[in-house]
Amino acid sequence: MGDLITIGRHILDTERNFPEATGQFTGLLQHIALAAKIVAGEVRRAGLVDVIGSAGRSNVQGEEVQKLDILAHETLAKLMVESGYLAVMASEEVEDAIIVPNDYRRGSYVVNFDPLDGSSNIDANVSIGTIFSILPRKTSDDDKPTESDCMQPGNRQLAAGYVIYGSSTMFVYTTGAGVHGFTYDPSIGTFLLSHPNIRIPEYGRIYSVNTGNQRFWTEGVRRYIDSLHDEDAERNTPFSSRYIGSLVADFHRNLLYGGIFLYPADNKKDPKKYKPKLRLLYEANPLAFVVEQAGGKASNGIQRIMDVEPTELHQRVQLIIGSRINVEEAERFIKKYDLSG
Ligand code: P6P
Repeated sequence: MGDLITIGRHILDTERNFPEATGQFTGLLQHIALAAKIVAGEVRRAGLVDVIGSAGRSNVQGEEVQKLDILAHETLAKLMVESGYLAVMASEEVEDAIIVPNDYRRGSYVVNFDPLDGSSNIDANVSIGTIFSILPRKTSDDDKPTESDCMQPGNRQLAAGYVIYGSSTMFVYTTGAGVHGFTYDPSIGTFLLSHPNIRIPEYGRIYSVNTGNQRFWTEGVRRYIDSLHDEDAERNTPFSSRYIGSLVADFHRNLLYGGIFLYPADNKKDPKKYKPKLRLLYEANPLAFVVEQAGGKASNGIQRIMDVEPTELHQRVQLIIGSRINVEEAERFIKKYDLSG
């Protein structure tokens, strides 16, 4: 049997690379891993609600069963506040930034998270996920934390990752020292290192996009996707289309196999305005940190995702993410056809 490396041990080993580390960072990551275990249990049981009836179930806090994404939000938010390592957080489920009440110990970190992305897929037993991003607070420890602490560009992230609740539950994260994947072992109740140093292939033959929206895309995006259907030995096209409609699941598959995921801005709701769907702070930025640490790229077509300056908490962004060569190719189409005016 190989070396059993738990998440806790891996984080502590990583922390040894930061002599000035205070243990807060390690504690915060471990609290996120604990939240993941709790949510994993609820997601696993979700399918049984109709069988045993919601009245027959209560969550870990003994409360009446709730919508899974609300439950995931409340689990994460509660553990983050109680950790004492956090100053403020932003959640996809809540309009405003959540400042840690001053009757709790406030720490030096900020977490932006999507507690349960893709939760509409849970009834179809499709994999869904939690996405998180850890930043240093900008405000000084003596000042009151503010929403501005959450609104920092992705290049300021200290750690990021996701949990995918699928055939097995995996925790994938980076602290800037590579990407590492842990698989949950329910028999011992912990995540064990199963995918050390994940690297995304430089070039992949999978593309993930909702082609149902193609008539609403910009010309550059449309021409790029069309080009993936051509017969071209040099580019190894045609590609295979794989799209689950659950960001974490689509991203995770492409991270391991190689390929490109796109959620293009579209003008279906307003013919005069291209609007993106996915969120910058707690979807695009954390996945961008992970993919770059694995050797890939993440862009909005024009700019590196992690260099986008946030202007609002729930800001949306066009997301093109995956294998480096694939993303660079997509950027060339967009710059050629969408910027030529
Ligand atoms: P569409 C799920 O609702 C989500 O936010 C992401 O997980 C997923 O990638 C995307 O929306 C799917 O959106 O418009 O293709 O159904």
